[in-house]
Amino acid sequence: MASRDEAPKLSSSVKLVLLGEAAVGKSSLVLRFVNDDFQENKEPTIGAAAFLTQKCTLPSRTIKFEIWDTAGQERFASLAPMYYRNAQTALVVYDITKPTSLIKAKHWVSELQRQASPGIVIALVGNKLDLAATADADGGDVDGGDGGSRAVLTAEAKAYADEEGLLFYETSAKTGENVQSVFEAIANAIPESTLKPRGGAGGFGGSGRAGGTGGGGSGGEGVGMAVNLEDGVGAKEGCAC
Ligand SMILES: Nc1nc2c(ncn2[C@@H]2O[C@H](COP(=O)(O)OP(=O)(O)OP(=O)(O)O)[C@@H](O)[C@H]2O)c(=O)[nH]1
Ligand SMILES: [Mg+2]
Repeated sequence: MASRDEAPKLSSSVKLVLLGEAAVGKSSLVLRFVNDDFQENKEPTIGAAAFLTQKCTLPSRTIKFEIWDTAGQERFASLAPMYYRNAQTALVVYDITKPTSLIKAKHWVSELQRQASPGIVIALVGNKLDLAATADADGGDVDGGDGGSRAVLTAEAKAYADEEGLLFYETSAKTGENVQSVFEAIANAIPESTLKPRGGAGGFGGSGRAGGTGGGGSGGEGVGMAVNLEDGVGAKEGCAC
C-alpha cells in the first residue's frame, strides 16, 4: 500500500494573466506579490505585457506562477488574447474608487468566459482598498473627498462575482492587504487535473516574446519586452501563501 504521507508534493507551473483597465494597479499587485514592494508613481505598462515568475508553496502543492501582466491602455487591448488564451487563471482587476473600471472588468470576464480555456479560474480583484476611506462595505457612503474614496460597493462586486462563479477579493497593493491571499486562493483553486508538471514554461508565442505588433514606434520603455525576474532580484523561494 502506498503511503500517502510520502507522496511527493505536486509541483506545477501555472500561467496567470492580469487584465483590467489602465492604472487599476495590475503591475503594482504583481510588484507586491513578487517583490513585496510598492511604487507611488508606477509607470504604465507599455506595449504588451511584462513577464514575471513567483513560487507559491502550499501544504499540498508548489505552484510556480508564470505571470503575464498586460497593459491596460485601450490601444493594447487587442494583444490580450495571446496572453489569456492558454492561461489557467486570470486576475481581473478594477479600482474600487472607479466604477468604470468595474464595467471594464466585467467585459474582460465575459471575454474570458467566451474565449479563454474552459476551466480557467478567474479572480475578480478590487484594488486600492487603502483608499476606501471610512465608507463601509455595504454602507457605501462615499465621502466625496479628493477623489480618493470608495465608489464601488463590496456587496455589489461580490454579488456579481458570486453570480459568475469568480473568486473575489479586495486588495491594496500599497499596504499589501489581501495580496497574498488572492494568489493563495488561486493556487488552491486550480484543479489538479489541469496542473502540468514543472518545466513547461513558454507558451504565449514562445520565448516570452510579448506583443510584437508595431504598437511601440517610439521605442524604449520595455515595449514588447518580457521581463523575467526569476534570475534577478524578483525571484523568491516560496511566498507567504
Ligand atoms: N493608493 C493606491 N494606489 C495604488 C494601488 N495600486 C496601484 N496604485 C497606484 O496606481 C497607479 C497605477 O498603478 P499600476 O500598477 O501601474 O496600474 P496598471 O493597472 O498596471 O496600469 P497599466 O499598466 O497602464 O495597465 C500607480 O501610481 C500606483 O502607485 C493601491 O493599492 N493603492
Ligand atoms: Mg501595468
